[in-house]
Amino acid sequence: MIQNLKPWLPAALLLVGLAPAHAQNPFITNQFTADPTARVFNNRVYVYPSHDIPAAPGRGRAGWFVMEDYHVFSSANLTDWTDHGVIVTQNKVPWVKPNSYSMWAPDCVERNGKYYFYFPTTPKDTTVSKGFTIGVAVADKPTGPFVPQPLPIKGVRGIDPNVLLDKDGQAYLYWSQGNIYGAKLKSNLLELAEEPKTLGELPTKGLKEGPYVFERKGIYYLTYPHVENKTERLEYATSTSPLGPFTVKGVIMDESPTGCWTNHHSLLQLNNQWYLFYHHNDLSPKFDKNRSVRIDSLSFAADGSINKVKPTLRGVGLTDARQKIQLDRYSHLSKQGAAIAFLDTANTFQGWKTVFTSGAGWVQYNGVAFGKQKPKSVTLRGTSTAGATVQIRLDNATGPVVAEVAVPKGSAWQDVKAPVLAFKPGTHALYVMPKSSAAAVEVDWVRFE
Ligand code: FUB
Repeated sequence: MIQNLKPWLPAALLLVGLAPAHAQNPFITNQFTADPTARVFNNRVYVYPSHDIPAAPGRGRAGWFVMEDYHVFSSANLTDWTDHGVIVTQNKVPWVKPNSYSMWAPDCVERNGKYYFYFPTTPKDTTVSKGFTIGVAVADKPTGPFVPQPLPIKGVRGIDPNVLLDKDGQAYLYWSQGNIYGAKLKSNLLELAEEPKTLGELPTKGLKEGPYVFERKGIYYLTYPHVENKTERLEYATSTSPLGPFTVKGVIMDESPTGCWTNHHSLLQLNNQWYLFYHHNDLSPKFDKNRSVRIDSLSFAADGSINKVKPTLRGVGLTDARQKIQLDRYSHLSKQGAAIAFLDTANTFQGWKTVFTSGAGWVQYNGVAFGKQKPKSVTLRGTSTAGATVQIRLDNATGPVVAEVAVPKGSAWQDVKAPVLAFKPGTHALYVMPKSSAAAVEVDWVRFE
């Protein structure tokens, strides 16, 4: 199990290209990722995102999306993610315009033990398509190696491929190019079986892209980002058949409160729970074309409508009490006396810290799995110029005090250990605050041993 990693294993995994990630939101923090398509293959969740990289001289266009390749990530528990490395890269696909850096939002499906990875990009032959078109690469495993088809799919012009494998075995390809299009695929999943149809009952004003279609209880849901106002929000329409006619139903997620212009998503059911995978620019707040993938829970109302999803930092899944608990991915944060900041603004991949400016500050982090056995101690990584004691309670502000950690005066980060005082087995929230009203202290993480 990924949760029981040996201490030496992360370094060994890195050497062979499998980097482990522990995450809430965003759940991939070793690189920029966007447009996440999540699929379950053999009881494991695989996420196929786009891979944003910063522009550099000779590498893409400054101020725009720069995307050279794709990684795939997988998880057994939606908390611990493994990066399986690059699966497809622009200059190893024979028909792609070299150095076009336009490997946009992909999808992947499985049929008869073969994995079909669909990706949009720019062809070198402009008679194939003047702009984007869509290609397929095929593998025997969800992590590849993927072998690209020699040519893109004939008759498709556009971006953001999505494939629905319907209950009767028929496959459909959806994509966008101003409008959203759909067509049956041949049984080889590599060619269109018919002329594309424009899915025309959607909003006519404002960009639509990124279709993701799924079926639930006989209803086909066409979900898509749409610019109703200034930036994209996630919306959906429903139908009783895969190619419509669709009826617009509502909003799945509102526009980004901080102005990230794009959003792009997929939905997944796992163990009777639905999840929304989407993106935001958490690791690049000043440039919204370097994005990061997130997950939140999603639910349906009794009539089949989708309840709107509120984005969270805490995300989904439990956090093992014996791993580093990143309080800055909080469930609740006090309005005064506490704030979240990057550990290093010059290298945001280092993550965040919780900054308590006074005893009025507190942070609550839900879903910490302690198990049955009482931990002996807790380690808190903190720093405090004047020195401060941090109190950790279980469940809420009046819950039992688990530990009091005295962070000594100083300017450096210190890992400070304290004994565990009280304990309740099972899964609990942590409620963390400075003990005295004047205390100022910063916390990177806490971990029980
Ligand atoms: O990632 C590049 C493009 O941004 C995607 O293809 C769109 O859906 C939008 O997310």
